[in-house]
Amino acid sequence: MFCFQCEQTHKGRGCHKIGVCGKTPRVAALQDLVVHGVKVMGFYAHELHQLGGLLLDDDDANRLMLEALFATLTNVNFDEARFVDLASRVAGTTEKLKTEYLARCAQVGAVAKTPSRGAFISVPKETSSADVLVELGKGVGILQRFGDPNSQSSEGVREMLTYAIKGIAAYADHSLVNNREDPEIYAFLRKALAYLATEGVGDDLAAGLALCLEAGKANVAAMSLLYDSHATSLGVPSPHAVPLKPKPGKAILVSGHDLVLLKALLEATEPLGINVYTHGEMLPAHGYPGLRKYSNLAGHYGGAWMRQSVEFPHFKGAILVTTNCLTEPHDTYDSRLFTAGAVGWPGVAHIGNDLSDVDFSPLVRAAIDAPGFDQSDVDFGHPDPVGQKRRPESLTVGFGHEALLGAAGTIVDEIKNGNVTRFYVVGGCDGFEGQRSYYTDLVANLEPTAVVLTLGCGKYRVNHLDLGTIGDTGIPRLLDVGQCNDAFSAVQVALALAQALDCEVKDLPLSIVLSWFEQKAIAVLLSCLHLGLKPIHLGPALPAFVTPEVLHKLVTDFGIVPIGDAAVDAKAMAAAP
Ligand code: FS2
Ligand code: SF4
Repeated sequence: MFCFQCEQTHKGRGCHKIGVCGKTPRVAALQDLVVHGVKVMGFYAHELHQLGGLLLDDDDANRLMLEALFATLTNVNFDEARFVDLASRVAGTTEKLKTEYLARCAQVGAVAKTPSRGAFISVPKETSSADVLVELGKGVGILQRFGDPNSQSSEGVREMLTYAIKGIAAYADHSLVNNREDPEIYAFLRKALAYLATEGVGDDLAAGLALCLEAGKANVAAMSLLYDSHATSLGVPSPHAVPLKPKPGKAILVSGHDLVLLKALLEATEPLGINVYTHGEMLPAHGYPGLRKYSNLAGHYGGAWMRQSVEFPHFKGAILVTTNCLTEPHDTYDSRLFTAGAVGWPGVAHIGNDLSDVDFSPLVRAAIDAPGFDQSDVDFGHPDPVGQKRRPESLTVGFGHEALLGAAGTIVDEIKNGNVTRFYVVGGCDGFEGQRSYYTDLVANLEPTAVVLTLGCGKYRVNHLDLGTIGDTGIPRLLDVGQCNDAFSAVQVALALAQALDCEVKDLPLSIVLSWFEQKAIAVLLSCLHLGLKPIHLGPALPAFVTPEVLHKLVTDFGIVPIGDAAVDAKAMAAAP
């Protein structure tokens, strides 16, 4: 196996024996097969659209494209059987699209194109074919693509595009569960996949970079769609202090990003008197009036995704992981752990793929069978999250752009009277690496007139810090904007500030400090590049898939700066124009 799509990749170069995430070589090969297959599928779908072909199964093909890309994201699905099924469905749909495309070419007299990098791989029908598929997957892995050292520069940019479209697909899939889709996003994904399935002509590096910037634009559309889908169905987020202590009663913990599934669970369990707590990227759920209205949304437990192995054992109820990030479950809690949607682990009970087929009953039974919390549980009893020197009583969330723009006049006044000198967006992903303490140290070292917007699970590096309030406005200097996809909200704040201050976004007193881990962060990074935001301070390490030539471009043309010493960087950022 070989995989280097995430930040924690082995020795910063690539996982080759087993994934640091726990991905086995067999699952890695199956994922490579699915990624290869979806590129070919996207090629035929794209070319068919170019010829104005009517796709009878367009919706199915588009949704399968999202499902396949999302499933191969880091820490989503480790279940071999699910990838065997996915590879077969991708191959089946590709076969249909290819037939339709060839017929359309004949109809309009066009010369049929071929996916020169992506031979169609037919998948045996028998369920016993997992071994065969694994062998097929070994032939279409990353090393096969990186085989020619002369093609390395454009290969790096092709990998970056591949990971960005995985991130976009994940966000688009989060909207899909809420019945929201955008044909433009599908069109871009098909175009990118067609490019990835075909040999480049001319300057492939330039073509790849141009598509990466387009990916950034498509990701803004995906995050915008998701924001809108949440705001429409769950209400506009507003500030809310989230309790961090258990309430007596049976309990369910929900992790991941799927707010729609959380709503369905709250609705199903409210009459049963089961308390529901959020974990990791679910913390922003408390900002939504349409979720807060459930009396059983009881509070929040724990820190970011990578702390689940130390936090889940202490949770005295059942646990549901939606989307990502899932890590290898321990036997102390695997019997009361459940997955839903794209996420999966072999042997862990999967309760459904979306609202149409989800069955909460096993989860509810496990919650009832577990001890739950009682009056004597004054806290959850787990160790403090990484880097936290104080344990706050509550965490305030819900500072999306609509809440902040409601206070825009006040904030602009505070800028003018010198109480606010600079904005910082500090967020993204969290992870195991010790270097991620940089983000805590940086924020702790910022000038007292700084305002920090944080988002994504990277917020757990900073959200325990008390930065006080802006003057006597009561507005905190540290604002939790939401999940990683709410980078969209941070961008809206920047755009509105630029308008209010009558300047370009690039001229705002704004520093962007991203922590990346998985592929959604790559999509967000490309969105920043598309919007012309720079410099972007990126860490804790630069992506392994970025080849030296691509890195040179990113640094010189796009202003990406690797993070350094927190105190030195804080001083430099404060002094920046
Ligand atoms: Fe955090 Fe993991 Fe949000 Fe990422 S919970 S690193 O996939 O999507 O951020
Ligand atoms: Fe390694 Fe990350 Fe790939 Fe997992 S997803 S195998 S940790 S590079």
